[in-house]
Amino acid sequence: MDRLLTGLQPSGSLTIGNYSGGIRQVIDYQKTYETFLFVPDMHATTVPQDPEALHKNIKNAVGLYIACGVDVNLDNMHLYIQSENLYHANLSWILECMTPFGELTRMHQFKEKSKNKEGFSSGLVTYPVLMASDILLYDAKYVPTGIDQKQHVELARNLAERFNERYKGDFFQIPEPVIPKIGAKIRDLKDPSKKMSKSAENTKGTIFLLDCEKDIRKKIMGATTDSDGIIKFDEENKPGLSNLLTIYSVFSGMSVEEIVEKFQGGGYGDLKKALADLLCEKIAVIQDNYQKIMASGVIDDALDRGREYTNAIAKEKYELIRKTVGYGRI
Ligand code: ATP
Ligand code: LTN
Repeated sequence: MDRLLTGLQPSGSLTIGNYSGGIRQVIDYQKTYETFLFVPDMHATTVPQDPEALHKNIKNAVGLYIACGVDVNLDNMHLYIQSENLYHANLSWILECMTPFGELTRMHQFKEKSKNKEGFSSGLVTYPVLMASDILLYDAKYVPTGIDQKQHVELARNLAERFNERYKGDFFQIPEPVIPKIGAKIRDLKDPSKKMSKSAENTKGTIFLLDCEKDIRKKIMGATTDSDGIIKFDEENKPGLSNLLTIYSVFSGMSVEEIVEKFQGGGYGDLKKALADLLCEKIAVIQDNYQKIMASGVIDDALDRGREYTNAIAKEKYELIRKTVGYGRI
């Protein structure tokens, strides 16, 4: 079985954007590939985090993965926490020493996250290399993510190729980004020029998977659209409305064309109301599963198994790479 790997930062509570770009794809592919799904908690500390909130977000994230449909009973599903495996950071150091600094400061996400910020951490610059080591340690072939992470997966590809060439061997599998055709970038409901983000300062444009029904309705009904009143998918000229159609598609399984057809002739209010109903219904099921999962021992059992399994793989790969670059004794 080929390997698929992805992670979602526990830098806040998960959003419908995270569902669309990350979790949904894992669920679609979990029976086809050996799946490595982890919580990149070390990535979250590129910006300061409250330790208690971080612990809580880690557990909540795993609870939500399972509540959304990640099947921990599959033998080929491995759920784990990045910081419970010391090899990620060790491999990252080796790869950092092969990455020109300029390659990292040119990354879109770095530019975005460091804009107008003084004293950002060095980790914010080097974190895509840690992400590359997350991927390369396990020889993952497929990396499902939203569009914002495509450039980081490309860095992982480049680093794998660079290492294989420099040390003359097939040390690392070359990974490929897997980006969904629809829903790769869910936009902020209030400011559709931005992507919906779990750590946005204004939460009015973000729907969290743990939001209550009242908040979900309020956020959808208050979403920014345009004033021409025509239901049409046009991301450039009608980004707000196109975003609502996209979210509808992600949660209903219908194509955007079918949705445009369904709401043709009606006002934006009808579409918003139907979308709010749909989201409330789907998210209620997730929240119901979540309550049951959080009250059970399922999460710790899965994480313990995942830690054992993935540490063994990572150790073997790291030892090979360590010797290959000349560290330690012969
Ligand atoms: P942060 O605000 O802390 O940067 P985030 O909400 O942007 O977090 P990440 O943890 O960086 O989310 O991303 C986890 C996964 O969810 C990644 O695969 C990412 O591409 C995907 N993702 C994040 N936001 C969106 C979005 N708005 N639309 C589609 N996919 C998304
Ligand atoms: N950097 C990603 C989360 C992440 C990830 C990964 C995704 C860390 N390591 C490996 C895929 C593969 C983010 O910030 N969204």
